[in-house]
Amino acid sequence: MKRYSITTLNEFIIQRQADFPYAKGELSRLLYHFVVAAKILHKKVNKAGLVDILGSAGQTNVQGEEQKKLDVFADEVFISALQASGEVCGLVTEENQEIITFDDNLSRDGKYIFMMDPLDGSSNIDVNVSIGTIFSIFRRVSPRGHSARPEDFLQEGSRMVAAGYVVYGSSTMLVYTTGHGVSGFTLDPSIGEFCLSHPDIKMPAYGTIYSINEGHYIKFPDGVKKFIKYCQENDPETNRPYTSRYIGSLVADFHRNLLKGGIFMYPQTATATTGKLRLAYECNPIAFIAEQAGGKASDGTQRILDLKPESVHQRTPFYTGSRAMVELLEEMISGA
Ligand code: P6P
Repeated sequence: MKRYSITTLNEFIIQRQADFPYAKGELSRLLYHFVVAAKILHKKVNKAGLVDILGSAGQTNVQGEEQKKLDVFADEVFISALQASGEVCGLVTEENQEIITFDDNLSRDGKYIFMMDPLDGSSNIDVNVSIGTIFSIFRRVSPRGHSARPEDFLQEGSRMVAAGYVVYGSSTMLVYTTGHGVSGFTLDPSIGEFCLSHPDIKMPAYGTIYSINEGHYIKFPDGVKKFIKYCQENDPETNRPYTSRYIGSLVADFHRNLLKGGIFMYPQTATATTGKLRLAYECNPIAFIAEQAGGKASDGTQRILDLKPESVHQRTPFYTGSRAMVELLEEMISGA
């Protein structure tokens, strides 16, 4: 009889506990609570067109961006779930200007801090395009038993203990790393479980997809313009011209390039001199996953994970994807 072998996320975490000989299951418990919130959000996202959850919440977030009701719902669900875990002493989310500290006794003793974009790509909600949740997890540097401190949230990305994203697309997937490779899980709504569907994801060293919002072309740095032209030139030996694919939802654009190979670019421009994407809860987590899958992530000159944050909502130019493509872009930027 054919054995029906499904590895659920919970089973996978238990199997991988051995990767953390000194951990007492705190990270596993934190991930468990995060995933419960992701499943709740999955249900709302999938029904967004049916219930009065679309449209503006009539508020704007710290970025001055109009908040969609689903944004606000997602933010609240994750905050509640992370406090319930008792493993997180505080968090930063895109939707809140200030650091959120959990001051109940259990959370004040929490070992971790969390940084997240609860619902990235929210401008796509109303047009039924894939959106995502992005998160990064660090050990706190402030003493346990007390409130989280600002310095807990200003660590270089290289100190992350885990990072991941949920992409709410044709299916809902969780992709995450704890520094031991990248694993992908697809939600089976019929059993309410994330099941291992993409073990040990490796990003192709080279790809033929480039992703950038070419509407800003005239404002791009010269090196980026040079790279775009390179992608568009005809050269059968290097499969050029490449394919341009841009969804306008970071998680969806990155996920496609992670599986197929390619490069995602969000440069700085003359008007947005530090780019648009946020270091803490968009670029760092995606960079950790990219590197763990054999890819690369840079701000054009420096490794993203080496950047020392000065503020929790700071932005950075962001280039990530197949290693050889990012390195070619960096050469063009340095030589421009
Ligand atoms: P633009 C979505 O708002 C987001 O933060 C990312 O998900 C996405 O990659 C980027 O902004 C798209 O920005 O300027 O191309 O619309």
